[in-house]
Amino acid sequence: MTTYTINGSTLLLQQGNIVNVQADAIVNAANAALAGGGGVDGAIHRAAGPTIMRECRQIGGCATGSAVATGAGNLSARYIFHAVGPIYQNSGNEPQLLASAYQTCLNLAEEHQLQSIAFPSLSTGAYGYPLHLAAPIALRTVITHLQQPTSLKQVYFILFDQRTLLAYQQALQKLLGGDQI
Ligand code: AR6
Repeated sequence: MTTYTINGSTLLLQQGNIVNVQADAIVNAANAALAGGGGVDGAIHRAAGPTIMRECRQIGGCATGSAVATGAGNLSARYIFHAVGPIYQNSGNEPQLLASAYQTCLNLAEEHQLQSIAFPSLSTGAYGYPLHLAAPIALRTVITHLQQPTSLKQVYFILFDQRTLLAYQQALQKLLGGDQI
């Protein structure tokens, strides 16, 4: 586990399964149809139960680079934020779309005055975003956000495997070593 404090808020990088994390909001790596799927999406829907799929159907969909909120069903969180990261195709605007998926979740957290939020590594599974490119975008978006006034006291990155945790730890070190956060 790695922790880093910014203006009194804590950023934590931790290996684990996001459905087991205690946080006000848990972020899901969803698709634009909000139709459910494998990876984090499958794990969250299984653990939360059918109510969130009903809410997703009512919402109907979510643009890539954005996110929508539902309740959290059987999970202890208050909300699930269903974020849609880009499918990696090297077409040029993936970095903006990925940053914007994280940023929309952070904005939703402020809207609901949440103190804690847990992110998975959006887009780096089925959507094929290279980890060494996605990790600095994810971290930079969160760190920049925490440098401004915020209700958030804890932001967790819950990284499923060792490889993903290491990529985020390395990216964080690089960002902190450089001057371009
Ligand atoms: N907790 C935390 N991280 C997890 C978990 C978990 N329970 N399960 C997997 N990961 P992915 P994407 C990691 O594929 O790339 C779905 O079918 C995984 O190892 O879940 O944004 C959706 O319905 C990887 O590091 O999300 C979409 O169609 C990371 O989470 C599509 O996949 C993201 O992998 C979204 O693809």
